[in-house]
Parts: sequence; C-alpha cells; structure tokens
Amino acid sequence: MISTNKAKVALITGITGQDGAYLAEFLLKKGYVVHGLKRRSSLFNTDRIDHLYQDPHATHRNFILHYGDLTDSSNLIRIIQEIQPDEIYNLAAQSHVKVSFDTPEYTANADGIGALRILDAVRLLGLTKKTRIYQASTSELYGLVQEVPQSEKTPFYPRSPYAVAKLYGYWITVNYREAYHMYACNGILFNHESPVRGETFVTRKITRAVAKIALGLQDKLFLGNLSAQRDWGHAKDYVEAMWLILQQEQPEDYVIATGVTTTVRDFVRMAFAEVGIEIEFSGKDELEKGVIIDRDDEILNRLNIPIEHVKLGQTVVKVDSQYFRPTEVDLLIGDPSKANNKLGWLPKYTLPMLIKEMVDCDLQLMRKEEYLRRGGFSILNYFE
Ligand code: NDP
Ligand code: GDR
Repeated sequence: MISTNKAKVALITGITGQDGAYLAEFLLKKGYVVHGLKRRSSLFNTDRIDHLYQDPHATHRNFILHYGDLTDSSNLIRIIQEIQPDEIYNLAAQSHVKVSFDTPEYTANADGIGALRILDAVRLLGLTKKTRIYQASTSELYGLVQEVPQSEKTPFYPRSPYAVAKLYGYWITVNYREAYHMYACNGILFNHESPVRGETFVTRKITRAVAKIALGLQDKLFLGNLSAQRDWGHAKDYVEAMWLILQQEQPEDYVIATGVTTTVRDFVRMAFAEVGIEIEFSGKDELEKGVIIDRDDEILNRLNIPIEHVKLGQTVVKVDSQYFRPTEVDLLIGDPSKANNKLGWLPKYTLPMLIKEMVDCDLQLMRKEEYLRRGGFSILNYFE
C-alpha cells in the first residue's frame, strides 16, 4: 500500500540520473511521496538511488519506481493517471551534448517531444488545476554568446541537437502555461555537478582521472576544448531551486546559476591542486598539454598518496580532437538575480567546495579499485 496521509505526491522523470537522485532525497526529507520513472535497462541502473530503495512488499512506501520512457505516451498517461501527482519534475533526457550530434533524432524525441508528452498527459487527464510541472531547461539554450551574463531575457541561440530539442521543451512549456493556464515552469539551469555526476561529463571525467593518476591507476587524461567556460554549481543546491520554482504563487521561468565562470583548463588545475599536484599548460589547440611542475608533499602525505606516483615533468593532460564538438558553446555565465530575489535562492557551495567534494569522493572510489586490483579481483573474465 502507498502512504495516503495527505503528503504531497511528486513524480520525477529521470530519477536514476544525477538530479533525479538529489531531488528524490530532497523531497523525501520534505515528507513527499516520491514516484520515479525508470527506464528498463539490461543492467541495474539504480546505483544513485539504491539508498532510497524500499521493499516493494512493505505496507507503507513513500518511494515508488515505475518502468517507463519519455518516448512512450500511453505509459506516461497511465502512470500520471494512477499517481495523480501534485508536482511533476521532468528531468529525463538524453542529456549529453556531444552524444546529441550522434543521436539527434532520438534526442529530439526524448528531450523535445518528451516534454510535450508530459504536458499533454496532464491536460488530457484534466489535471491542469492540480498538477504543477517543472521542465528541466538549460543554459545550453543560450549557445552562441549573445550577451553576458545570461538572464531570463537573453535571446536563445542553440548550438547542438540537444539544445535545439530543449528549445522546443522550453517553448512548449511556456505555450501550455499560456494556452491552458497550467502551472508549468522552466528552470534554466546552468551546469551543476556532484560526486554522482555522469562519468562522461567533463568535471567528473577530470576528478576521476585526478584520483586515478594520483593513485597510479592511470597515466593521462585526454580532453577536448580546454578554453570553454562554464558556470558550475552543485546539484544539491540546484534541486532546491527546482522545488522552490514550483512553490510560488505564479508560474514563471528562472535562471539558476552561480554567476561565476571558469575555464575547463582552470577546473583541471584546481582538481589536481586538491591532491597536491601543480599543473602547467603549454602549447596551443590540439597540441596543448598539461605537465606536472610541482607537488605538495604535505598534501600528498595527508592523503596517503605515494610520492613516486607524482613525477615532475610528466605529461598528465593531453588534448584529443575526438572530444571537440561540431559547434561549441564557448562561454556561459548566468545572472541568477531573479531567483535570488523572488525565490530567496542562494547556492551554498562554491566551486572550490564542489571540486574538493568530487575529488575526495573519487579518491575514495579509486582506492577501492586499487585495493581490488592488488587483491587480483579487478578483472573477472566471464568469457574465457
Ligand atoms: P543525467 O544524464 O544524469 O540523467 C538523465 C536521466 O534521464 C536518467 O535517469 C536517464 O535514465 C533518464 N532518461 C534518459 N532518456 C530517457 C527516456 N527516453 N525516458 C525516460 N528516462 C530517460 O542528467 P542530469 O541529472 O544531469 O540532468 C537532469 C535534467 O536536467 C536533464 O533533462 C538535463 O538535460 C537537464 N539539465 C542538466 C544540467 C546539468 O548540468 N546537470 C543543466 C541543465 C539542464 P538512465 O539512468 O536509464 O540513463
Ligand atoms: P555541457 O557539459 O556540454 O556543458 O552540458 P560537459 O561537461 O559535457 O562539457 C562542458 C565543456 O567541457 C568541454 N570539454 C569536454 N566535455 C566532455 N564531456 N568531455 C571532454 O573530454 C571535454 N573536454 C572539454 C566541452 O566541449 C564543453 O564546452 C552539460 C549537460 O549536463 C547538459 O545536459 C546541460 O544542459 C548543460 O551542462 C548545462
């Protein structure tokens, strides 16, 4: 049986993703009954939410998962009808910008039409007065720089199939709000990261590599455009903003950002500095590389990192053009004034705090890998 003590009911699409996991935890703490939409996959894909899992045979549950997909209208309609949610957070998406160039049609279907399917399900089910909808819009909408910092008034110029699909999601949300008087809002969120960020996004790719290089498990980190600038915040702060957006009297769209921008190159420097390694970059474009020029023995000792893993003069970062995008977004820096003033939202994390948390967690994770490797357990060959 599902709890019915008048707790608010939320549906989160994309619950197995980074933001879905943080938001589920946040809403559960607020006393919500949380339903999540989960895709069927050939392997378990619930690592980020396993700590929230509740026995499906238990009498009272406030965390319930449903199989579903944003490309499947009938399934969405059935789940929404069954749950009758007070709030829907539409976070599900093919969210990788580079991958969207390889799978543009699928990305349009899931990220663009997916948003329409949610909105239209609520409309068709007669829930427009009851159900509030949050649409996960993105700073990628700004794309080619029109002005900085970017605010709710800055014109959009999307630069990838992902961003174009999200542009549709943005405008269909505005349109349904105006046409059917729905409480439907866009959060235009700038990049936000965490220790559970997907491993192929640049921040996590960097923090994982820093941990592996420090522990002698990897030699080099290959990256694409080091000059891209991003406004990076922490996912934990950003899911609170999502919730606040749905608690206002009037439905409106909000930019959520820190207002500080940093290059990928500086993120790399800061992440290595966390483990006591100083990097210097030299060369240009595809020939740019990062070399270890100094080390801080005190930090290395404190973190129990063997000094022999940190060789002065060693190249640890190289550029590989396979990570370049056909069209790039060079500079993102958000103006969160509206969210600060109207929602009272302020991020608690700074970028150094975020990087420290991510590097610390990845060091812990890689130590586990190192331990397994040393014990001969790392490679299980099923196919021998
Ligand atoms: P993730 O990539 O970590 O998570 C995406 C989630 O969507 C996963 O649960 C994934 O499932 C699910 N999903 C993908 N395709 C489908 C589909 N067709 N049907 C149902 N579920 C699907 O993204 P984030 O958590 O980082 O981002 C959440 C949302 O916010 C996304 O919409 C993203 O585009 C947007 N966004 C993110 C920002 C960021 O910096 N993180 C900034 C601005 C916007 P599975 O686990 O099975 O892959
Ligand atoms: P982004 O995030 O494209 O901003 O989209 P990502 O971390 O993928 O890239 C950020 C910047 O880093 C540059 N870069 C690399 N990126 C990746 N992934 N891998 C590399 O090796 C690499 N080297 C350099 C990229 O070119 C880019 O400029 C994220 C996603 O979460 C979207 O879903 C979300 O909408 C936006 O943030 C806001």
